[in-house]
Order: sequence, then C-alpha cells, then structure tokens
Amino acid sequence: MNEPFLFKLCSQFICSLIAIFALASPQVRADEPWQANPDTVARLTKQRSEFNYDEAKVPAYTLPDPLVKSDGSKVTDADDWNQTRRAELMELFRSQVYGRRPTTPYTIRFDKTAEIDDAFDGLAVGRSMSAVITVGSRSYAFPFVVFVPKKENQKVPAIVHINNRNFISLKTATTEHDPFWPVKSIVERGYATASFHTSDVDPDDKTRYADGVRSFFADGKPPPDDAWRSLSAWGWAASRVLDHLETLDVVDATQAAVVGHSRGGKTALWAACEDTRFAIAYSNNSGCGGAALSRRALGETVGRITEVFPHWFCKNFADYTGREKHLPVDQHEVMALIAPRSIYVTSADEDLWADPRGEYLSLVSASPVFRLLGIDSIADESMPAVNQPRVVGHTGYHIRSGAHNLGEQDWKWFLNFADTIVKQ
Ligand code: GTR
Repeated sequence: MNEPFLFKLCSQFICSLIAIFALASPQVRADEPWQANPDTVARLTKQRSEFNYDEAKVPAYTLPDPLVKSDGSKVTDADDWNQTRRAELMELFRSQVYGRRPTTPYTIRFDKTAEIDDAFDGLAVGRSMSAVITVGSRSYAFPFVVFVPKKENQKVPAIVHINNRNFISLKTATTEHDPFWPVKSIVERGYATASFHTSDVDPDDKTRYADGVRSFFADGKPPPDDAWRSLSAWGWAASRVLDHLETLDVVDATQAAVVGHSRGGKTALWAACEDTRFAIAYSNNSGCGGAALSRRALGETVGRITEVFPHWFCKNFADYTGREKHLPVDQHEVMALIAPRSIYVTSADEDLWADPRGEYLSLVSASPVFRLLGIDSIADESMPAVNQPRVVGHTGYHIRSGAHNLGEQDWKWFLNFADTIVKQ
C-alpha cells in the first residue's frame, strides 16, 4: 500500500469514529448545571415503577446520523440535504411514526362567524372563523379564533397556537386571561395570533375516528396502517390556519410560528416538518414522540404512548415497543427537518415523564445539520441550569422550574427568542 492511500484510509477511519462518537449517548457529568431532583425521581418511580426516571439507567444508544443517506454515503452539502436526505427522512417519519397525509384534492374557505373590533382597549381586532374544507359535495369545518394587532402600514409576525386543553372562544379570550394562550400579552408584543382546538379537527379519542377530518378525507373508510393519525391531522389544521393568515394584509405569514404544549408540542414539531412555511416551531414539554429522544426511554416510552394513544401515531410506530434502537430515525431528526428554520424547545424541572434531558439532547443532536446549512445552533451537550434560557442562532431552550404546563413564563421566554428571529 502506498503512503497517501494508507493516510486516506486512516483519516476516513478516524472520521467515521468521530461521527459515531458524536452521536453516541453522552456522559452526564457529576457537575451538570441541571440534574433531575432525586426526590422527584424517587416520587415518580414510586408512582409508576414500570418506567425509568433514573439517568443512570438510560440504555447506551447510538443515534442514527441525519447526515448519512440510506445508501450509506455522507450528505455532502446543503443541496444534497435539501434534494435527497430531507426527503428520505420525511418518508421514514411518515411511514414509521406520524403517517402519511392524504393527497385528495380539496378546496378551503374561511367564514367569519363573529368579530370584536376593539379587543384589549382597541389594541386588536378579534375574529371567530370557520375553516370549511370541501371534497366533492362533502364538507368538514373546524373553528378557530384569530387576533390581529391594529398597526398601520406595518406587517406583523404571527403565532399559530394548537390548543389541546379547553377551547378558548373569542369572547373568553378577550375577557379572561388564560396563561395557556395569553392573547393580550402576545398582541402587546406585536404578534398576531390564532388558536384552534385539536378535538375540533380530529377528536382526541381513540374511539372517535368517524367524527374527525381523517375519516372525512377517507370517506369513512378505516385508515391504512401508514395513514396519518391525529398528531399529523392537528398539524395539518395548523397549516390551514396559516393559509388564512396568508390572506390577511396586516400579517407577514413568512414570519409565522407554530406553538403547542405536550401533545400539542409533538404536533407543532411535525407540523413544521410537513409545512416549511412555518418559520419557527415551539415545542413546550412535548416529550415522547415530540422533542424527546425515543432511544433514551426515560419517562414515557414508545410502548406506553402507542398503547394509550393509538390514534396519535401510525401503526408502525408501535412495532418499536421495547426495541427503540431499531427505529430508523429518532426525534433529533425531526429537529433536523425543521433546520435551518428556528426551533424553541422547553422542558419543566418536575416533568420527568417528558424526559427534559432527552428533549434538550435531541435539539443538540441536530446541530450538525444546522451547521451544514450555515446556521448557528445550540451544540453544547451540557444543559443550562433551571430558569436560564439558552439561545444560539436559530435554536433556543429553557428548563423552567415546576410542573408540566405552558404558562406565562414559558411564553415570555419564547417570545424573547421569537423576537430575535423575526425582528432583525
Ligand atoms: C400524557 C401523555 C404525554 C403528553 C400529555 C399531554 O398523558 O403521556 O405524551 O402528550 O399527555 O398532552 O398533556
């Protein structure tokens, strides 16, 4: 063997070792700024002893490399990513995790059902809307509420909020402060905002397929194993609300964020993968099937989530119960699919069910893709301390003290991040 050849062989070997180690499970140092409180670990373990909350018991894992194509070759540049690898990953997530959306042609119209012209002392116009989707002679409608700040000669960014709790009507939104969707604060910060309820699109109930938009598109036929499930249907609805925002003169729909908490956070991430018009995805405490890495199996697992919520993921996802290492993807690749656009991920200190470290590491593990696309992102494997938001380039993260929830403090830090993205 001649020397240059040997040298090339050795450096290729070293490069592959680096690639493997870069994606292998990181060691959690003893002096990490954030560690789960041992009392919380003990309490949750007592409540649900069949699940793991202990960092020391997370299995060693190697994440699939988002920059290695299905033929084993490395993604060479941004074009290669955009033209080949991104499509491969979308196909894997559609077929193995979230299911495929229908391709049935439809028309959509937006009916105004109510309006308040002087919401928040004249700060905004609020409207109740109905999105009416028509296929042939059949229609399906879901309501949403939209607020637009009254600003002259200035387009504003927008936030689409996925509501998986109680529907907040136009009237309630203007008269009662709800930290889950704090409309007044959002509008005061200069954003338009719209919100819809998940169950109005596809009931969040495994027995009610017949009443939702998935059944509407399938004309009542049962869904094939790889068809979309509720998370994807809710994300699709977020895109339809964005369609409406695009029609408003005062909104700059190229500066739109999609926001959700928990199951809504899972939805927000996948919505931004499917619809590249979203400039920002904000996943709040989304956990398993959202931001958290499936391979860590800390807190909620693939087996548990697919058993209790079979209507959220396509059937294939359940096949990875207890065998997460065989998943051809992991959730850091959801982050990669959103790159080079912006992502904000949050956790809550007591919410170990959603695996805060797994949520953070999935954002970090997408950094090679951000780098390839020329955008800065969080790459430090060490988590920030509690209540210390970290923002790098197009990514942001915070772990808030307290429980599983989306509240005023989360919104405040998220909007600080969004300001750095949309108001430059
Ligand atoms: C839980 C579920 C989580 C999360 C949460 C929520 O029961 O296990 O995955 O989605 O619900 O949406 O509040």
